[in-house]
Amino acid sequence: MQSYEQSLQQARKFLLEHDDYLVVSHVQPDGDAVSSTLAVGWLLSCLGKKYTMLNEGPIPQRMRYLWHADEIVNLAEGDLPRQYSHVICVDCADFQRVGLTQRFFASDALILNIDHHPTNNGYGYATLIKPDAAATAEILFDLLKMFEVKWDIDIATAIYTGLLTDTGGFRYTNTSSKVMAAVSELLALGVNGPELAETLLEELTLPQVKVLNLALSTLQLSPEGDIAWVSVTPQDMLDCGAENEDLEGIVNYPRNIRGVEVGMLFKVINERAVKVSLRSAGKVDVAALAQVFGGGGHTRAAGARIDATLEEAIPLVLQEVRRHL
Ligand SMILES: [Mn+2]
Repeated sequence: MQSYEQSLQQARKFLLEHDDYLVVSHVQPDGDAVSSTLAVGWLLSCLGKKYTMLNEGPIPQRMRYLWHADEIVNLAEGDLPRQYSHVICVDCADFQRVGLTQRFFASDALILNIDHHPTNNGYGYATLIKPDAAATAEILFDLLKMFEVKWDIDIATAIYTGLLTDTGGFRYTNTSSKVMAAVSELLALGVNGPELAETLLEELTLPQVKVLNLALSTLQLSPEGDIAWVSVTPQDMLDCGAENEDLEGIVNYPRNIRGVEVGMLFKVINERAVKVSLRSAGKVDVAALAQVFGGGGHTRAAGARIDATLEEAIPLVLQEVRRHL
C-alpha cells in the first residue's frame, strides 16, 4: 500500500512523462467533477501538454463561468474523432461512472484514477485516492503544489468550487481544518466566495422550484419517523421543464426532517429503472447501503441505480435501510 505522498509523486510522474491526455469525470457531473476536470486541464495547459476534456453530458449551467468550462466536450452534442492512450479519471468511484466517455479510451489506455470516494475500487494503471479528502478538488490542490506553476484566480476559483460544493458550503463533517487552510489560500488569490456561494448554492431556477414542489408533494415517512423519501417521474421533469441538475439538493428536504436518519430521492429513469439518492444524518453508512444495489458514494451521501419499477424499488430500499438502522 503506497502512502498518499507516494501516490502524489506517482501521479506527478504520470503527468510529466506522457502527453495527449483525455480528462473525464462522472456522468451528471457535480461541482467537484467539473472543477476537478478543469483543474487537471489547467495544470496540463501550464505544462504545455495536449489534452481533451470530456463528459458524457452537459456541464450544469451554473458552472459555466469556470475557466474553459465550455471546452469540456459533451458527448450528447459532439463526438471525438479518435481514442486516447492516456486517460485521467477524476471523482469517479468506479470505472463505470465515466459512462459513455469510455468509448474514447484505447483498449490498452493507461488510466490515472484520482478520487476521494471511500468506495473507490482502485481501477486504473495508477491511483491517487484519498478517502478522507473532502473533495477530489482537495487532492488536486495537493497535486498542483507538486508542480512549479504559478497559481492564478482561475485555478483558485475552480478548486474553491469543488471544495464549496462537496462540503455543502463548508458545513458537512468533511469540512476539515485542511479544507479551511486551503480555502484561506484560495481567497488570498482573489476568489469571490460570497458570489460563488450565491451562484452555486443559493440561486434557484424556476424549473428547480417547480420540481421541488412536485417532489415534496410525494413525501412519505416511515411509521417510526426515521426514514423519509420523495420521488420524481419523467413526466414531472417534463411538466416543470426541469433538467437533471435541477434535482440537486431535493434529497436534503426529507433528510432534514427532525428525527429522520435516512432521506431518499427516487428518480424514475424509465419503466424498468430508478435512481435512488441517499442521505444520512450520521447513524447509517449510506455508501455501504448503496453498494448493496451496485452503487456507491460517501458515508453520508450515496446513490445507486436499481433495475425495477418505482413501486418495486421503494420497498426494496426501505427494507435495506431498516436493516442498517
Ligand atoms: Mn467529489
